[in-house]
Amino acid sequence: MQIQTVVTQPFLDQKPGTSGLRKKVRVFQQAHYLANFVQSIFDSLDIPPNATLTVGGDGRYFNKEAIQTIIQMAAANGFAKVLVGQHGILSTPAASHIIRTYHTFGGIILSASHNPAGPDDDFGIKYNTDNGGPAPEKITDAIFALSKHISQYKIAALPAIDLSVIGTTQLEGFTVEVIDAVRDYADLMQSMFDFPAIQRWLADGHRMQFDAMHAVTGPYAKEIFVNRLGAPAASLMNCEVSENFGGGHPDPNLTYAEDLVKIAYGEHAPDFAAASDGDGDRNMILGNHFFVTPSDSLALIAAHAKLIPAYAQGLAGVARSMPTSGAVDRVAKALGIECYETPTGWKFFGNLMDAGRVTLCGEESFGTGSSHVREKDGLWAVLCWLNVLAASQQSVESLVRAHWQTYGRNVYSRHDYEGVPTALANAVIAHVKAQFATLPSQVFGAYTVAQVDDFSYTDPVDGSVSANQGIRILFACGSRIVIRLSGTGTEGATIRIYLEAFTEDLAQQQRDAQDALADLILVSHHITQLPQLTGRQQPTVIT
Ligand code: G16
Repeated sequence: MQIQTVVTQPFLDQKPGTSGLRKKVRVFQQAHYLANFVQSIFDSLDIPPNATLTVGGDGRYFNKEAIQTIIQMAAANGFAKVLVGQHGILSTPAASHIIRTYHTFGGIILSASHNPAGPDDDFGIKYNTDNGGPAPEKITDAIFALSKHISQYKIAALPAIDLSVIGTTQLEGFTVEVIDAVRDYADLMQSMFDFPAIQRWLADGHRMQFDAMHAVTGPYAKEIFVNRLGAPAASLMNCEVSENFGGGHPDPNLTYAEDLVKIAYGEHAPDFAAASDGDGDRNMILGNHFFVTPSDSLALIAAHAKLIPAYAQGLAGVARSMPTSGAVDRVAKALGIECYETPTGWKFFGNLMDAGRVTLCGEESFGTGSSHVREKDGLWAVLCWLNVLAASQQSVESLVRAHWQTYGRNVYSRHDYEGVPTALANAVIAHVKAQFATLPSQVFGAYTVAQVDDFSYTDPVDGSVSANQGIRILFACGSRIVIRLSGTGTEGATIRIYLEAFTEDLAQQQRDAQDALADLILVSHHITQLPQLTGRQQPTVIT
């Protein structure tokens, strides 16, 4: 095999964010940009003999070209084999499952998740380790350090692989196997959930609607919901994967999954509706005229886990990211199991799952998952809900209202201000930090500040410390405001304000979240001075 060593110059902006390196496609298309990052990944690893690499992406624009480069570089850097999803497509949870099932030496996942795709939009790349989970910070820090000093990369002169045909290609001691992207994952789901109960629930006349948002879960949804569970084909929408996700923004929330929301809130609404994102790891859950916040969804799945065959024996523990509401903490307390609070980023759950300390994890950012893989998993969450609906014979709304009655309600909302100039966003953060000493014991209407800090996490498994993970303003009544900058955007900065108020009062529980949080929202504006400092009067997205 002919291996070329290409001389290159470092790019200084290859710092992985919350979930890998995400940039505009045009940035990735610069000569050597992708290759530099891939070489930095490989140089951060000690690749053993005969190692296999899993490769796949969400099918977005530039996916196919990037995969050919990665295959050629894997061959040049000592991998013996690459497993790649057909058409270069693997959902993020399916890639995690493939890495774990076939014991590959990790994998490279190509996705910018829910961000739009196309020549002028976003692309992303991340490395997952052999446990199937996103590389922890010590590896992403090493990749960034290497990327700042890279001077050459290695690439093999191989012909382009036909990714459309399932099968194996041998190339001078190096093998590329194109695999069925869907089958293994669908088998895993079937082994975890009560498929016969869900089939009966559907056959009884209950209706579901699933929106793949023109992204990666389309083929998985057809196999699982239609072929294996017997849902009518019309219960699926936007299930053809397109390179630009149909020109949309595949973020399953009330703003961007507008078509589905109209159906769930329309006449003849289905009993259950759900959407997933670009790479299939996020989910949104809706009932008939009812939205379930991701934080409540996690809590409710934990509370009803015993109805699901895979969790019939109970949960080892649960974890949530810091900005996620404390609803699951209350369930954990009732179940007598541990609840861990981690920084934002799925990578922080990996150690807890590997150590057997937690079974379920979740984040407010529409991510829920369990130790069956090491990524959050959109379709898994949908199946959890279908299983609970079928086993309980209750509606989505009645399940959630009964949950609030039992545990109280953590009224919750996140306000995002997208595309804020970085200097202005930093000014907001600096303004709040400057008040750390003076805020405690200040009174804002019904809210008295009890504590203010910048969240720091010490991993209980390996002792690593992750500091500066978001500002917390904790009030004496248990309410809180969290402020942080997103680590996944590609343009300017996104300021996230997370608002949470707890109530056991049944009348209060019925209120719309924005109404119930109105005073807290005003307090957040007062403390952050966000409208004055950024000129933004309204959030871009409310979830
Ligand atoms: C990624 C991470 C999640 C995180 C989310 C939002 O999700 O995997 O753990 O919660 O980003 O992060 P941020 O608030 O920093 O934008 P995804 O679905 O984009 O891969």
